[in-house]
Amino acid sequence: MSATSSPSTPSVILVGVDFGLPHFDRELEELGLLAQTAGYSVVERVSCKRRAPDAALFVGSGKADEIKMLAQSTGASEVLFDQSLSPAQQRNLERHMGLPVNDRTLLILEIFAQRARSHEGKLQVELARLQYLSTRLVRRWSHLERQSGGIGMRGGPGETQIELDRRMIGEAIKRTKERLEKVKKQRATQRRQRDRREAFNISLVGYTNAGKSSLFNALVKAKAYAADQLFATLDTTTRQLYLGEAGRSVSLSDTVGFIRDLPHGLVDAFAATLQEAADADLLLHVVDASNPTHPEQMASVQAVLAEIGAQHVPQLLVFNKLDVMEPATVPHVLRDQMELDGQSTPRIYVSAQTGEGLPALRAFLAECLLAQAAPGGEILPGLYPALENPLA
Ligand SMILES: Nc1nc2c(ncn2[C@@H]2O[C@H](COP(=O)(O)OP(=O)(O)OP(=O)(O)O)[C@@H](O)[C@H]2O)c(=O)[nH]1
Ligand SMILES: [Mg+2]
Repeated sequence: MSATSSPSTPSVILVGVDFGLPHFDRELEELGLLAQTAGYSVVERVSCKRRAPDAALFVGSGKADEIKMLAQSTGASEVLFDQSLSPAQQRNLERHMGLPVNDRTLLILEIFAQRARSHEGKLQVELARLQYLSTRLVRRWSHLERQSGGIGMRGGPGETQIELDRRMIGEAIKRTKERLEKVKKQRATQRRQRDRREAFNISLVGYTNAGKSSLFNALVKAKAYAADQLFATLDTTTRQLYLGEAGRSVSLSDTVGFIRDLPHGLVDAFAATLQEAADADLLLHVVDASNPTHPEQMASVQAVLAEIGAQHVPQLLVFNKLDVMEPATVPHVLRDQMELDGQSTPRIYVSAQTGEGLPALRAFLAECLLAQAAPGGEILPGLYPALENPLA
């Protein structure tokens, strides 16, 4: 199955290597969605089974030849690997195929770069890209070495150039960090001002595409950008949400989505944005209950939460997309508890799209608010009565 694409959209071949881990197909599907989000048109998907990656080419040389021929017959202009390639593997593959070869990490960085809107977001992505680039310098170096003897180079060509590159990137990293530090300070001041107002802060967190922005919009009747693409949201948006049952407002924040193996540079770079989640009084962990890989997605989210120091913030699991769940998996009770990292965690089923379950969600949030206001109150109320699903 090959498709033609317009000359403006670069066409790519996706490559996934099946090392025998579960959900391989789903992961390749996610790579396809990432590629589309980044503006590529996918002309072919190639998968192969291996016990371990080939040190030089990641796939075997036969497979590399096959991909090369496929690229020629489909006119693909780039090859994208689902797994992280070492700088040497990337370079070897590019030489072997005569095409740019990239991996999932770079794709995610590219999407973040396209999406970043705020000053802070742009700085964060820039920092992550520079850090990624600094690990790939080997490749640029060998490329520059081939052109050695170039103009105005001091001393030995290759060595000097890599030193120059390193220094320039090092300086750029330092400058970007300083600028970010300034923005972070401003944000901390804003947060302190918010704290003084004694607001109750709730953050929506979850795997990318789970429906956080849709839920945010449905709850506060706002118009945050929600779309069927990965990382539609990069900047945190905060709105007041009035809870009639509690007679007061809370502040609700929509945040950047998480993904499996989020590039490390990005976790670091987005630490300031994600800090919002670590400082929240309550996290609404939004899960796409219609996605069969949601348990793995939840585990990825838990891992990132731990990394940013938000593992102790009380959570409410919001199982979203109730309207498109497989009929056999539609629950009989819409409110229950589930074990999450050894903790019994309250869970509620909703559909941000149809609005089902939202009144119960608001009521739950009001309960949390009242419970917290009570003397010595815990934020999460204890066991609450199960809610039967009239449709199941
Ligand atoms: N059927 C159905 N689709 C939903 C529901 N909630 C969200 N969606 C769809 O899921 C897709 C992703 O929704 P978003 O709200 O953008 O998801 P997000 O978690 O904010 O995603 P990122 O910002 O990209 O991390 C969109 O196409 C939504 O229309 C739901 O309850 N039911
Ligand atoms: Mg969003």
